[in-house]
Amino acid sequence: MTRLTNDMVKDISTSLENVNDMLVRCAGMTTKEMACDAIAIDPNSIDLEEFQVGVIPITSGLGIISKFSESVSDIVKAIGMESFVTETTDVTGFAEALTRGADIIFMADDYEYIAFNVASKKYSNNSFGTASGYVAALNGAAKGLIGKTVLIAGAGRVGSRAANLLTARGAKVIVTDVDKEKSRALADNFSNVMIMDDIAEAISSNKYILNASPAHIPSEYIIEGAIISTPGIPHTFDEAAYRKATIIHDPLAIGTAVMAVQAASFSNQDKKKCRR
Ligand code: 2YJ
Repeated sequence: MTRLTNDMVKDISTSLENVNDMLVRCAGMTTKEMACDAIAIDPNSIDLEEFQVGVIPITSGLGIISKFSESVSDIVKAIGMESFVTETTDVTGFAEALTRGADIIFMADDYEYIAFNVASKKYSNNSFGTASGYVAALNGAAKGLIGKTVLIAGAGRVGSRAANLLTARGAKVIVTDVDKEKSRALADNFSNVMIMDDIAEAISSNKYILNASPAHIPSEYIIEGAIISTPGIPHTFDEAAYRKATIIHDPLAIGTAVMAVQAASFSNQDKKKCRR
């Protein structure tokens, strides 16, 4: 699993308006609307201002990524939630978050990144948040996916979840991965997912692409007018790729916003109210 780096995270807090603008321009929806669409709820049916989020820096494994917790906190603030980063880390940080009244607790180690709803004891994880957020954005950019063919590049945790979500939105799914065992394992779980083993051929013959792989996709492979929803990091699309295709990407905000809204949706109805 790819780990975020200090460099990937350092500008997130100051570029959240750009992410929102990019989603409006490419997918016709704000970050909050994308997150609500990802979990199939009406944006007016949930009052995000009611939720206090606590983000805990976690030191285990490879340790703290500078600005990671601050970025998560700023992402959830940008969609209307209250948020703080705990002054302490790990278990002490968890106790601090509870003491300070967090309704939702975000934390990530090297393997998992979750948003835990304290009252419901349920959590949202980043693989789901990322897959469903990027599928929602692709659906918006494509003006619906019913009957359209979508290529998933990368059959890992995000790609596998995306297959389910794309199928549920009526898309026909093709999968490609350098690891052919992984594509086969994914296709075995779905009756109607096709496999393309040649990645270059797969990219150059598909207009709608969900790229959940860390692989570099050269601009020569990309077809004119393609729509590429791409959580994959490192993000290496060049200017030529951006001229040919609509490219939807950010390193953290899309997945985190979906996790926040899904975690909020786990609360009982008194935290939600219809504001229409
Ligand atoms: O608290 C911190 O600063 C660090 N422990 C954050 C670690 C962030 N974790 C990752 O980037 C991992 N790759 C897990 C992300 C899950 C993606 N599906």
